[in-house]
Amino acid sequence: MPRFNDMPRIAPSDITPQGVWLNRRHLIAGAAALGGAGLIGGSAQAAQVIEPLKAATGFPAPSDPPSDKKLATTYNNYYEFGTSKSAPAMNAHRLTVRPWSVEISGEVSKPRTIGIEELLAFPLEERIYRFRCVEAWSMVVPWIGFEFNKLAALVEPTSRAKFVRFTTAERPSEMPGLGSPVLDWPYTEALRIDEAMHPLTLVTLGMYGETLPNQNGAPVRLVVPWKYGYKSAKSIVKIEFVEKQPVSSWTKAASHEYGFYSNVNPNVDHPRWSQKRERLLPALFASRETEMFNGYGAQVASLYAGMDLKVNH
Ligand SMILES: Nc1nc2c(c(=O)[nH]1)N[C@H]1C(S)=C(S)[C@@H](COP(=O)(O)O)O[C@H]1N2
Ligand SMILES: [Mo]
Repeated sequence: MPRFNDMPRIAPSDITPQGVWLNRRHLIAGAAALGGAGLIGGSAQAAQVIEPLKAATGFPAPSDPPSDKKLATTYNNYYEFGTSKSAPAMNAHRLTVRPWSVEISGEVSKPRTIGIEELLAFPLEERIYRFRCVEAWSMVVPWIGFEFNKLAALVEPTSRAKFVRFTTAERPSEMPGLGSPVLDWPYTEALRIDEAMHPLTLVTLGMYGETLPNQNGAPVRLVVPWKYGYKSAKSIVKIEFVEKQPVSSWTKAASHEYGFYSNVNPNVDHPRWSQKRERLLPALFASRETEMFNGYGAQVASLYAGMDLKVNH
């Protein structure tokens, strides 16, 4: 079984420090070339290289450099593959990521099912985001994707669409963690519509210049950088625009610990983890001060004007 170490890599010098646009034609060509040889060792899909095209702007670059790729692809939370940090990297090769499609339905004028090839054909962009887990660790990750609002534009949400609910894959034969009742499967998450439509909210298809490794949520996940990591659902199969605020898997499991908003907030502690500081991995100690909205306050604070963020945690 190939480990990620054996997959094609890009040199750190090839990682552009700021956001970059990516050449979608290159990616499609790469996907076609890998079509025959893409299945190595069972269901694992070989990583496809995605090449940068042009710089994108309009969001803050983290002050720390991108985290080591090996760390970001071996220290994961993906409970469908086990609850330890190392389990997803060991087990997620079992996930079949082709064919893949995402059903988009609910309060939209043009419901549709969209295939992974169509998602990969959007103009892709590299976004280097600070990623903060509620367990008080963080990383800096060069994600690749496109803004969720571009996907929403395809289906035309109606005026009744107030929230967006994301449902992720539930494959008992491929996901050993589903046997454990730690969460109510399938894993679901949700955002308020204005949060989902915010330009920072990324439909994510790759990281470190390549398609997503399975343990990081292949073939398509969300990344919402001002919220705790669990709002960023992995391996999405359904997106519903809905009128009522959904209850996510984590809120269902422990509502006092995992509120609907889950904005990174150093002033509101989780019952088990202080949120004042964080371990910027691989650091062992929480020496970094956590920033309000994970450092994206200038972009997103207005979404919460007038709200009590202790009550709406
Ligand atoms: N389907 C699914 N999505 C998920 C999770 C999960 O267990 N299942 N874990 C969440 C949590 S708690 C975090 S911190 C991030 C971790 O993403 P990473 O492994 O790419 O860092 O994924 C989130 N998305
Ligand atoms: Mo998390």
